[in-house]
Amino acid sequence: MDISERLAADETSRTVDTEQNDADVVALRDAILDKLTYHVGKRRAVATERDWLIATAVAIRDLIVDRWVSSTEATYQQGAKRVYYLSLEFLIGRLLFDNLNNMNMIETMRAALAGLDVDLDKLRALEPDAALGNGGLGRLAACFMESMATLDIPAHGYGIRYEHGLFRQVVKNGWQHEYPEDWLAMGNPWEFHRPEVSYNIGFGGSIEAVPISEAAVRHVWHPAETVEAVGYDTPVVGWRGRRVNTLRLWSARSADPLRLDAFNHGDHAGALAEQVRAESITKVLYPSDATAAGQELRLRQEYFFVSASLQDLVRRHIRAFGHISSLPDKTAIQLNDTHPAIAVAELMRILLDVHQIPWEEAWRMTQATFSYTNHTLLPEALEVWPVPLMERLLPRHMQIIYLINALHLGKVRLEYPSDDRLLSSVSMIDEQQGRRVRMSHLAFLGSHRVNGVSALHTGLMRETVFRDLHNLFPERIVNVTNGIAFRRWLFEANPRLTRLLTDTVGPKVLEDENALTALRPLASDRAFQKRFAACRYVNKLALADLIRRELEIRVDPNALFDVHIKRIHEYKRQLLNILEAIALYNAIRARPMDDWAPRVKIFAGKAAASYYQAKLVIKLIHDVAKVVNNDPTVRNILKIVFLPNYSVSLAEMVIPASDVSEQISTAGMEASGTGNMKFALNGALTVGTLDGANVEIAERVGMENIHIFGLTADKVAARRQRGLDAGDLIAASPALSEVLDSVQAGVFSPDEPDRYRGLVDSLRYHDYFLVCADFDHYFATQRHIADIWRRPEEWWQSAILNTANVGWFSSDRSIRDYATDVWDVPAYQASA
Ligand code: B1H
Repeated sequence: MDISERLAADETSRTVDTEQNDADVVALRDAILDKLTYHVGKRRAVATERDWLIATAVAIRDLIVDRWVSSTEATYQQGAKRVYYLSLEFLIGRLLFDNLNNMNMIETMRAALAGLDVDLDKLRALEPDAALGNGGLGRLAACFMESMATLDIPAHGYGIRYEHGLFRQVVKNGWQHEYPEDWLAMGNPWEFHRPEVSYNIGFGGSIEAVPISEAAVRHVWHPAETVEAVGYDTPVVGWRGRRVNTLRLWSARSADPLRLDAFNHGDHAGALAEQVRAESITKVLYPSDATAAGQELRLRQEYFFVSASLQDLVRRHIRAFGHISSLPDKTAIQLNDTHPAIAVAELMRILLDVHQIPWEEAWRMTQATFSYTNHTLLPEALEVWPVPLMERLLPRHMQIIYLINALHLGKVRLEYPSDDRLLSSVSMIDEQQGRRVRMSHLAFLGSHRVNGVSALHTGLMRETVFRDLHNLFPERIVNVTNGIAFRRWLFEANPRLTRLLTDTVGPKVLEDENALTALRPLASDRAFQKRFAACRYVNKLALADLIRRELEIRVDPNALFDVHIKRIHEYKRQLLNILEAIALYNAIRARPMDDWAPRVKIFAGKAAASYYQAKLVIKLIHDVAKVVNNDPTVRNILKIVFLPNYSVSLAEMVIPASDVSEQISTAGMEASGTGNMKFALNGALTVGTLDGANVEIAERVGMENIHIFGLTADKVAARRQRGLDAGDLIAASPALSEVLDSVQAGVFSPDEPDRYRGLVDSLRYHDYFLVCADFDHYFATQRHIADIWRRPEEWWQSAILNTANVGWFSSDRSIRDYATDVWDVPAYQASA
């Protein structure tokens, strides 16, 4: 047996921290040295830590490749149905521990490196995050890739290999600044460049209708411009290496990079300009979250990766099965939001124009193949592309979209003659402000299943944005509540708690998320509570140390860590949190001798570069922190911390050290949330609204173990109907009045007293996010949480019951739901 086989062989007897076998350690050490010499090209004496990281990663990759090849061959031989996950974002983070952990070789690797005088944890910290996503949507795609491999589903992820991922956030004097991110600067040891996997992607040009018989024409698209897509493959390792799938990311290359004719004529700059234009497609991730980018380059990105992916998967299908007609039986394509929705028209184009399939059949095949996940109902995030732009960039696709729409509206008209409101609501063309293509309608009509990402969100889809389409196609919308990869968010991020769980529940918790329920009887066991609390304490020490190093702020690890980390957005209401902090500050100053529970409020998150309100909230957090952290009357009772440059790897550090999880979006606005699940799994208590998946978390942990406050989604809608002036609410709340008056008067911005005048005015007169309406209830809920914090037995019982009851939020469960309800593929089930 080679080492990779041996490491994965006796799966059940091993835990996350298994004893290593000496022979494995030696073999691995030799493999790393070999990679250092022949891959990196360095001798041991001169190797830097980065050289060791590369050598280590490549040595692991070698072990992965064997499994990768066997997974691929098995799928091919079995003729299994494949799943394709199309996503403009994959927010992967680091891969070193993900791969080591899933290959069951963390301790073996630690020992192998120790024998070379190299510290594994230092290498871990050196790896740059692959930040090819903005937030929850991109992170979900990464968790899903891991779960599909774990559940032995033959799956490929398709996306873009952005040269620059999500920007690096630097905070100067409280203001966010954006700097380019450069994850590829030192190379990427996990990926394989596949120069032979390349496709031509057309843009613009004209359509020629070539008669092929009396009755039929064949459409030939003559693009004005062609860009080449080149594949880069990253293996995705499932739990214990059970299966290894592929994430294939496309990079753009000029189809004719040298333009020799132009070069020979001396127009060197002109020749290079075309190359720059082509390659700009995959240069940078759009940093908007829950907002549509709306620019031509974005549409080019979308079509570029969709066309390359569909050409690739059609070619693979024909190689495996000989004919295109069986595509829907052997292929499920998931559209991650509308960003890849143009795939519906692209597959139609391929079926009609390349394979000469008749329209009706092509449409049936398309619908049977695609399904679409909606991630938000916020109007500003719904993609609508101007018709003139689409006609210019994708003329053939626009023809196809018009025909799909005409046939669709024809059927609707038959059933509901002269219902003009209905027709305009279900049309793919929005005629409201200039003609635009509604990508959500294209995705909906081209799919056999459409899903929301939490029960509440799916219900709202049926009632609001998709109401009319839902009435026409009542079976199409289903719910698949989001989930998270426990391997990353518990086993890797919180090895101490994981060790406690395997010690008490047994190693089956590593295999089966439902095994966590075995903790329930231990929740009131004092000895177990102490061990649970000790894990948290050690994690908090490490976070306190990070805060001291990053910000030169000292926080007490015995204080309650109250954490709000996610993208900065008005609907996520970081503003509500910081206003509550001010009210608490006022209360402490009014009664400094009361028995306050010391608290550290921790924030982190990025604002879209052009989102002024969000950047102003970051500035306010810093302004308030400066006052509070330097006020001798509150010292050690309240501290406010903003950790810059939030990332997946920072989240892995912060979540296991959190006591309270802030999930306080305006009800009805957060489609699901997935951070909420990560915190609850690690035993934090949630303070939250009845929004997104919070609702389902509450159902599972029980209302006594979650701290729900605020208006429900129905009440939010009703309140908005009555108007957004908050004058009455503010007048009725002395605490809120005092907070708003002080912010408005410049108490926290003495250098610029008017800085927050506009912000407070909009709360007073146009409080769309209902900050004022929810303020008092939020404040009271926070005080209730502080009371529980003072009763440790109660606190830790509740914390343990959170961990015990959220197994259902594993992304394995989500993927099983997709496998059954959407894709119709088998998924691995651990035998009971
Ligand atoms: C989510 C987005 C999103 N919903 C547009 N929508 C984007 C929309 O670049 N863009 O144009 C980027 C991202 N992201 C999030 O998806 C939801 O807000 C979360 O509630 C949800 O948990 C997550 C995963 O479903």
